[in-house]
Amino acid sequence: MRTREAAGATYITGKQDDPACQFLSVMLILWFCFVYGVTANPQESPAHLAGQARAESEQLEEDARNFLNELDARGSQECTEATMSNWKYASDITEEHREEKAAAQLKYAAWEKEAWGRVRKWNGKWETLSDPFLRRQFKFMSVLGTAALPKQDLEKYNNLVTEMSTIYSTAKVCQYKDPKSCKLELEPDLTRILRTSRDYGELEHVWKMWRYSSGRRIRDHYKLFVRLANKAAKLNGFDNMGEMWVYPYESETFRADLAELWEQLKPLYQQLHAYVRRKLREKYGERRISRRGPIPAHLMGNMWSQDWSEVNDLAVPFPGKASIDGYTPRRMFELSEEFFASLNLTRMPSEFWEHSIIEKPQGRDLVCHASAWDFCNGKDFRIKQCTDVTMSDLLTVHHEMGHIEYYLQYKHLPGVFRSGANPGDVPHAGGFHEAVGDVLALSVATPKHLQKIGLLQEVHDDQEEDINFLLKMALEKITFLPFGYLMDLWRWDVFSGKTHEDNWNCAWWDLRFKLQGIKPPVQRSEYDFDPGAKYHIPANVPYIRYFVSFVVQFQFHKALCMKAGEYDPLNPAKPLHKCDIYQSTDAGNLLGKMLQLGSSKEWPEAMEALTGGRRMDASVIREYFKPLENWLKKDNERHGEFVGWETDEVLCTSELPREEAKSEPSGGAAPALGLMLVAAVTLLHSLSL
Ligand code: KAW
Ligand code: ZN
Repeated sequence: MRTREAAGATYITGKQDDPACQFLSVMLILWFCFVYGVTANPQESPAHLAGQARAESEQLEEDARNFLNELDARGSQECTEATMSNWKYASDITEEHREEKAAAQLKYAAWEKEAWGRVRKWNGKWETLSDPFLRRQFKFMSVLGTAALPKQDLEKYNNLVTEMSTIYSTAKVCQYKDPKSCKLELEPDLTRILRTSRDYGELEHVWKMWRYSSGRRIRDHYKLFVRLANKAAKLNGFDNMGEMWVYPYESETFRADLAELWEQLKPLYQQLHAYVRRKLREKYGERRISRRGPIPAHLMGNMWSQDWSEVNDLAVPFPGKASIDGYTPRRMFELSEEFFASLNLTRMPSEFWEHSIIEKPQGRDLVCHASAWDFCNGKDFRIKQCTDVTMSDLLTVHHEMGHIEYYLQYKHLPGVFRSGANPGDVPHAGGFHEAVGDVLALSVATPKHLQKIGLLQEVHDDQEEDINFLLKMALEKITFLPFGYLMDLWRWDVFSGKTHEDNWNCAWWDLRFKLQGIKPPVQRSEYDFDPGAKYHIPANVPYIRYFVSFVVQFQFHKALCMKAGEYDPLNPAKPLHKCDIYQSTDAGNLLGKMLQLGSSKEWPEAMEALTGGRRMDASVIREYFKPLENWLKKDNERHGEFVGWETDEVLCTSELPREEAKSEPSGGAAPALGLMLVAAVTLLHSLSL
């Protein structure tokens, strides 16, 4: 800069003597030169300067692109390695695999830290890049995550999560009628008992013992975990881990929007709740299920009362039912793949069929909770699921296949964008990711489709069958909403400290009562840790994504149905709940277009590409279930049902519980490895924290 100024002044001073006049002349000439683009030195012309600036910014853009490409190539390799070790442990829980995974996690974190350090050198420059695709990559890579922890803390943090998830995955329970036989596992044993048993005592036993063997053993770990998680969040500039979790949704109003969605959905949930409570009262008697009270949590056919579709047999308004006898897990996966292919979406690669685990292997412990894996190399994608041949697992199969289809559609993108559109930059995140398979399953579940694939013999297409179908769907979708919402309401308050650790379990039951209208079958205390009896708490998987998914999947379904010509809001013969998009390549192409964006755009943009709107909108679910809601209102009125719930029972106490609650209840079996890990970690942390 200085050289240029001097050159200009030298040229001008040769012409004038009086300094004032000289100054004025200089200004005049400068102005003249500026206007007419004439300077003493052609190198100084504005056109030239602009050209130079353009060349510099193009160079910067080019450098940035090369830098990111190089980082991405290395990142993908590191990611493949870390994922492989993670897979080994999750599919075969042994001490050797645990050590290998722990080392791989540290190695990967070291890489993340290195990459983050290199990205930081671009601060002040990347913001000026003109390509939003590049800027967004830098933005995502500027948040380091838990790798920000000092090595020792990070190691502790990783080990805690692994151990909590292992306690959960290896927990066993004794039989109700044979307390010496203690081999019952969550999948398939306890899940089956909850689904099929109608014995109040047996259900209570299984409900209590599962929490005894899993959640209660996790409580102390969770205390240490929360401290370290918050420390990591603070190192990233957030107040606490809850704040860090919602940041990727890129919305200031995210939590307020969720609260509003729930308010919109509550009236429908309350009608359903009142109806099911009557049906359960008829089955189990008024002594156990009161007219105005919350429903005991162990009677809904599901360990967490989050999905009530397994009590459809008790609740069905007009009896008759589909089952998938004769199917195998492999056939269920092929059925799902066929649906994707019928939409012109991508089939599973051969590696998928080679390496996926779709049936529970015998003779070893593994993490049975279903998951879909991307090995970051564009080729290796797998599902791990202990599939049971049930209608409910058929939905899970579609759900998991939806994750894989998303992976396949965005595999061309750089690693930072290879996650769902909502939210963006957290690996394994996203309400949209959780919605893809469920959207297809909405079509598969229609009676017409079930008949097409031989799962329903007769379809009558009358009003009674319609109500039966919608009730079954509501038992799966509507009952989930308050649970999907409260899991992270609870965690956000735990992370922020609003809920103190002396009150963790009772705060959990406050939410369970308030939102779901349920109560524990026996009084709970602060010796228990019931949130820890749900996979996503010990495994540290955020949950609000499922609430988001259950809302947006209906918006996606509606958009795809309109594209397929299978839904017309003005035609009562084509209601939304009867739509089946099977074989619509138009619908599939539209869905594919959104999936291909990954998280390269903010989620409202991805949503707009599919639905035309930019907001989460609960009115579509209300529309889908409208005929049922009308029917439920009338039915509840006809039976004089109280809609809502109240109680004066104490569901949970923070006071020291009765002796019985403290001591080990009969029938709980601690897995050897789990117990050893608990003991080791507790000792370790009491020494070091
Ligand atoms: C649900 C969802 C769909 C349909 C019926 C349902 N019922 C209940 C749920 C919610 C939830 C649950 O079981 O409570 N569903 C799941 O947990 C399915 C498992 C998952 O596919 O969501 C899995 C969970 C997971 C996350 C991280 C590590 C291990 C397991 N998520 C994924 O595999 C995944 C894959 C790609 C991107 C994001 C997540
Ligand atoms: Zn999922």
